[in-house]
Amino acid sequence: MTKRPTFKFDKELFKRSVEYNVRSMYRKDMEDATAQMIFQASAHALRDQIIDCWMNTQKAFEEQEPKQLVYLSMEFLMGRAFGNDAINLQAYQPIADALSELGFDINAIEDEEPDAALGNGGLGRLAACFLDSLATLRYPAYGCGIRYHYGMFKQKIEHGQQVEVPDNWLKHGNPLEIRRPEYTEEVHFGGYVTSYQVDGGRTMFRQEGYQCVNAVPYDMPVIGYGNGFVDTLRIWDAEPVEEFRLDSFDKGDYEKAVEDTNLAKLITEVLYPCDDHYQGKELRLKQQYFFVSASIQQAVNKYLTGNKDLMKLPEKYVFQMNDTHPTLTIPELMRILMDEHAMQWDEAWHVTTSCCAYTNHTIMAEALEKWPIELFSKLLPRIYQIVEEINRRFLLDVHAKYDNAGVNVQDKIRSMAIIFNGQVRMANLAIVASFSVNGVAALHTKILEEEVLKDFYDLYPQKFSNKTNGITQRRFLLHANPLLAEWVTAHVGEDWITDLSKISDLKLYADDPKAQKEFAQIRFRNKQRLAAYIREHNGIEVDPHSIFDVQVKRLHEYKRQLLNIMHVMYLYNCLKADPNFKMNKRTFIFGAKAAAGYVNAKLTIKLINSVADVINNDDSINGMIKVVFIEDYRVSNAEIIFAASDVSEQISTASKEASGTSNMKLMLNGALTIGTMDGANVEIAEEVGRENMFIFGLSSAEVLKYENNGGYDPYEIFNNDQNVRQVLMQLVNGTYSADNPELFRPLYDSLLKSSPQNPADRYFILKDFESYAAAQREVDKAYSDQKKWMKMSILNTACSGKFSSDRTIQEYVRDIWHLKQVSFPEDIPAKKSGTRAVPAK
Ligand code: 26W
Repeated sequence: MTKRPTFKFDKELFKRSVEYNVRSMYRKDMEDATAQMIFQASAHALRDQIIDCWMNTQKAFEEQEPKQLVYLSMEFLMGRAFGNDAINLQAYQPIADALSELGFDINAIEDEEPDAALGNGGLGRLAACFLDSLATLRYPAYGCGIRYHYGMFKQKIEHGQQVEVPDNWLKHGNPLEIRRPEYTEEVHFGGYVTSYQVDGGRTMFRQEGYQCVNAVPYDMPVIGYGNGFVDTLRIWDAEPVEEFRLDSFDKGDYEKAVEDTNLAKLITEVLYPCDDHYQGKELRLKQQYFFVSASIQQAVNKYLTGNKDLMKLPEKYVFQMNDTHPTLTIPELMRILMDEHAMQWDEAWHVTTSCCAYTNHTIMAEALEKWPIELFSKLLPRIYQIVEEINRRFLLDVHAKYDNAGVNVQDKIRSMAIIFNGQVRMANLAIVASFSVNGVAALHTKILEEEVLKDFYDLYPQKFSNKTNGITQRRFLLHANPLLAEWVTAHVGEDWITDLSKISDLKLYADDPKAQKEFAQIRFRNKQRLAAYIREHNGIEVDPHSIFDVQVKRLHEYKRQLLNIMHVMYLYNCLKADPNFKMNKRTFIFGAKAAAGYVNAKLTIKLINSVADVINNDDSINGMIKVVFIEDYRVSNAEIIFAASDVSEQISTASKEASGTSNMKLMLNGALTIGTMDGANVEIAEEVGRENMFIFGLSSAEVLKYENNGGYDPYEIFNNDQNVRQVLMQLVNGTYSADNPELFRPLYDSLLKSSPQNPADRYFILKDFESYAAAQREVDKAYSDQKKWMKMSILNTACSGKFSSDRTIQEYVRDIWHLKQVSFPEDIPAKKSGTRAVPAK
């Protein structure tokens, strides 16, 4: 049996190999090497040191043949690897020492690494946190995704406006990946389907005349915390099947070769930067089929090297689909089982529906993926046939159940059919063919069950469950906030690192003056760190004594950055109108990328920057308010921001934010939440108590009720609330856009005018404004009492235990995946892992 892979960092060896790598990779001496070269050399040196652990872990999989999770996701927002790997190897300090002995500062070296930004936002970062937890808990897992050559665009702010710049993250190469050409799979697009007869008269199908692309995997290690266990993130790159041959004389061949080469170049070129908004782009469907087909073919092939009976595939594999993006897993697995392994429909269906599970991340109707039949069937003719057959059989079941049952069957079909109105509805396919459907926070799951997916829930109640999201405390406290991490360890011991429930012992110190003082000092130093970042990147001086009020997330109307900035405009009006207006100094910090084509979102960024320009330069308010828009918000600068935040803005229209995860990261770092009762905020309130946060606004039930009645009339507010009216008028009278007073008209219109597609103020910004302003007054009041604030802040950190992704993963394992922790002979049973198992249901 494989020995437990232990990792022992060898500092001297590391130093020698950095020096050696600099010479061999760049033909330079240390004195002449750039910081980027040192980073590359160090990352290679680190990779070399973990190779044994990685190989040993994989060998244990081969020997023990445990059931494996394949986590299929179009997005993995990994961020930087080097510092995080060092943390999880428990070698951060020795590596820092080694680099320092070589004359380098580890922070500067870490800054040389580009973020692996293979994701848009919450959904992609969740996948990354899950991998961290899976490896830490020693579960056998593969993350499967796409090796985009260009990740999430880099955001530049020019004249207050967002400009998208390509993210060439592979420019210097990726030292932490390994290309695995020996595991290449072929993926087929287009062509047509033919049938043929086999012995016994059975009709079989195959795709012909297709275009062909090679899927070549690149592996990145996912290192567990302090356990020498290494899982794998496998991202697929597209390459032409045959190198394009110039000597091809056959015109047909030549053209096909050109086409195949072009297709391969395109597929993995770029991540679609759309978030929560579906567009029927053919290339995106190609990306989806590409990585799903490669991943599933691989899983089946690997299974068949050790097993014969494909009926037992579900004992060895579970495929978790991260939203509907990988839903083609279902028809692809059916195709492989039937067309390549001659299984009958019923058997293939049984296997497929026992392997596949689906997570829903949004109730926003515009995010639901629907593909036009034309496009779908042309690109994936055989897959389309299979989907049609799944739909036909499903509708028979619906009829069987509801005909003669006093139910309007046509209503049921309208809501549940997989193919409807000329479109393939991916969520419906995912639900029908999965054994598990889960939401990502309690409220979100309830809305799915009772509203959005009600008909499906009536049909298959046993499939549905909730798995509240979580985040990894290793990256978002241990790495992001070393000062606080050390303080927490000093007070409750270090077990919190692998068992975040332990952090609740901090409650004992919430009232302790000494603890409060130390806590306050740490928070202050982190705020100084962020102030320095802002000085360097924005050229704005902010006061670390001011309240750092933070909203960092994708820019979307439902997340209501507009509500936040309109409240800032209101406060500024108060200061201007009344020289005696009392408030604590506040710095409003925003970070957000907008989808490139999302007009109102981009305009909101412009508004934030315009408001910042006016307010930050108005000496008459004595710097009481500062507004900062942090350019290019991403995982690496998020870590600096979370550690320094006093107030966490979680102000989505109730019912719209499925969970949110920045709410958890900020809470863990001691920020107090101002928020609606939406997503995981509801559970944050349960954990920390409503008295330790600031809750405002309509409830999700109220929002849904208004929506069902066609909205509300914002003029009720416009006509009666002076403050709101003043702010609204300032959107269109040039206060923040002297050159072009009409600039912000679309935002004004979105709040007051209804259109056939959208009711006025669809996201209830005016409706919630007064309640939000009142909650903000409470924030201000609470901050005036620093003792009380620090107590609340400590309690927020202390009560964040539930929101570890370790807990989330344990729940998925218990209820959906049924994986076993990989064990090694030397494991001491009592200390199998530091992590508390979730109690049995
Ligand atoms: C088809 C275009 C598209 C692209 C991305 C549609 C939808 C998405 C994602 C669902 C967007 C996303 O990241 N959703 C977020 O997922 C997080 C993790 O579960 C939640 O915490 C957030 O509330 C949810 O918005």
